[in-house]
Amino acid sequence: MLRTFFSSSITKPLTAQKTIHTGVRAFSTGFVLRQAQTGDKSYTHILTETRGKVGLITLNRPKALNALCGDLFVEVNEALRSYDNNDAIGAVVITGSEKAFAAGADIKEMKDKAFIETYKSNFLGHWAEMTEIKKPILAAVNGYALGGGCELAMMCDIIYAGEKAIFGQPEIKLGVIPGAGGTQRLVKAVGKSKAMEMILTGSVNLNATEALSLGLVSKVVPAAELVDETVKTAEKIASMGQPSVQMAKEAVNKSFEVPLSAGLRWERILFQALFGTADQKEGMTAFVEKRKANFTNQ
Ligand code: CO8
Repeated sequence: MLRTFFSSSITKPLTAQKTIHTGVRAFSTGFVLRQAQTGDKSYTHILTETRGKVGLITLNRPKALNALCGDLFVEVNEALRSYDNNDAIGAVVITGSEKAFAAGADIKEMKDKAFIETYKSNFLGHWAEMTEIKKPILAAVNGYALGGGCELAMMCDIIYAGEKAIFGQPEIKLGVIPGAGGTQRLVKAVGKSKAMEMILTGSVNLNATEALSLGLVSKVVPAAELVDETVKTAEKIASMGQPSVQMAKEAVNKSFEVPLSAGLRWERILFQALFGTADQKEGMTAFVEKRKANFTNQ
């Protein structure tokens, strides 16, 4: 933690800052200074940290196992937008704690809501804003990823799991169904039968190994190494030319939306468009000259 603190810019929620202030005054001063220098923002339910070209968002409602209350998702979207608009950032990692990535939408917040209220306010519709982010988002999932937590992970582009990660869609036990993509993205990730089993029983969960074998996640690592390992992959992605990375993300995501012929056409147009970038010239010239490419994101 200390190493991370001094090698990166980091923001803490206001409550955490208070603890640091009373405990270690010098630490607190350095922290506030760094925050002022970087212009990083303080949030209530998340922590944000910059590691090189990677933005790291840590969900931080430990007492509620990172249950995704509406305000938490507003903060996640705000942090994501800020990283998306920051040329110095090339990829983002979202993580939780070792016990819980996120135990779902906040049940206490929604239990008394009436249909007309949820409909008129498009309740939790703002979650989908994160799908507009152009830069790659990687999920580092330790512990519970249940309901909306599993859906949040699936809204990310790559999922790495800690060895004790648990993925599930228990909404049916609450008298509802998944509402942020569980019935759609989970099917595409693990197939119809397993997705139906998970969603209809609410109690068939996937452990990390099962999630890996079914293709829901692409790597399983020891819990303590998960964030570093995910950031390492994010750094690799961030070292590529951003236009090609973002167009690759867009093209892959298109495959979930359109028939194959339209997806292939979309892919070819983006491929051709990249010949208008300096990064394409640099990447191919560097290969011919047998040197490492120096992308400028132009
Ligand atoms: N919402 C609110 N609070 C929660 C949630 C949650 N989803 N999950 C856990 N908490 C709280 C508990 O109430 C408890 O608080 P308190 O100490 O005040 O009682 C605290 O976190 C710790 O939880 P537990 O004592 O239950 O911890 P355990 O280790 O015993 O159990 C579990 C951990 C198994 C994860 C258990 O907490 C659990 O089953 N949680 C609920 C999981 C769930 O049902 N998730 C689905 C929620 S519905 C949903 O996500 C729909 C998404 C729709 C999105 C639509 C967008 C458009």
